[in-house]
Amino acid sequence: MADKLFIAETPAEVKDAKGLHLITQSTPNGQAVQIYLEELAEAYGLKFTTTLINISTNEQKKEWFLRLNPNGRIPVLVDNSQNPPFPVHETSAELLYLLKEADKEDKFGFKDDFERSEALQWLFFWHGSGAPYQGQTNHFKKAAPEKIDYAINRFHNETLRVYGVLEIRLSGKYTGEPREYLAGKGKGKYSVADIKTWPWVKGWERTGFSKQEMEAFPHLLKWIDRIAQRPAVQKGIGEKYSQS
Ligand SMILES: N[C@@H](CCC(=O)N[C@@H](CS)C(=O)NCC(=O)O)C(=O)O
Repeated sequence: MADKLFIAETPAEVKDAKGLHLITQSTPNGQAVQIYLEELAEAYGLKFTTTLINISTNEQKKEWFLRLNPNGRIPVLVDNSQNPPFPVHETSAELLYLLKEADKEDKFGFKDDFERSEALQWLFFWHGSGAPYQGQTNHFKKAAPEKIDYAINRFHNETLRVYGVLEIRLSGKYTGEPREYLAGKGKGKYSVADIKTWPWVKGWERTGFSKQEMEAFPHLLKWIDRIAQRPAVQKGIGEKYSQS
C-alpha cells in the first residue's frame, strides 16, 4: 500500500517523515490543523513535521498530492507512524484523528458523551455551514472574474447569519448563561470545535465585514480575542507557516 500512496514525485520530506506530517498552507483551513498540532506539541510534547505548499501553483492538483487526498485541497495529514502510512483529509476529520491518536487526555475534547456531542455539533456546524459560506464570500468578493451582486450578497448575508448563530451560543441568549467556548458544560472548554471555527471568524475584516456589522456580535468578538491570546494559536498562524 505504501508504494501506491507515495510515488517518485512525492516530496522526500513527506515520504520520509517519521510520524505525523502535515501538508498545508496557512489559510483558515490549514491553520485549524496547524493550531491543534501546536496545542498538542505544547500540551504533550507531540512531535510533527510539515510541508508548506503554494496552492496558487496548483501543487495540490498533482498526482502525488491526489494520492493522499483525491479532493486536491489542503490540509492533508499523513500519519507515517502507521504501517502502511495513513493519510487523512478534511480538516475536521484531521482534528478528530488527532484527538483520538494524540490527545489521550482529551485536553481539547471531552470524555463525557454529551459534551463530546456538543463539540461534534459545533465542529460540523462550522465545517458544513461556516467555512463554505465564508469561503464563498471571499471567492465572490475577491477572486471571481465577474462581480455578481446576487452571489456576493447571498454569501455575505449567510456568513453574517452563521456569525449570529455563534453569537446566540456564546451569549447564552436562550440559556441565560453566557459561555467562553462553544462546547462543554457551564462556560464551556476550549476544544476542537473552537479550533476549527476560530481561524475563519478571526478573518472577518479580510472577508469584508464592517465594524458596524460586527457590533451585533459582542460575545463572538470577545471569543476571537480570548482564543487569539493562546501561545499555540499564535504559533499555529505564525512565522513558521508563512512562505516567502
Ligand atoms: N472541506 C475541506 C476544504 C479544504 C479547502 O477548501 N482548502 C483550500 C484552502 S483553504 C484549498 O486547498 N484550495 C485550493 C484549491 O481549491 O485548489 C477541508 O475542510 O479540509
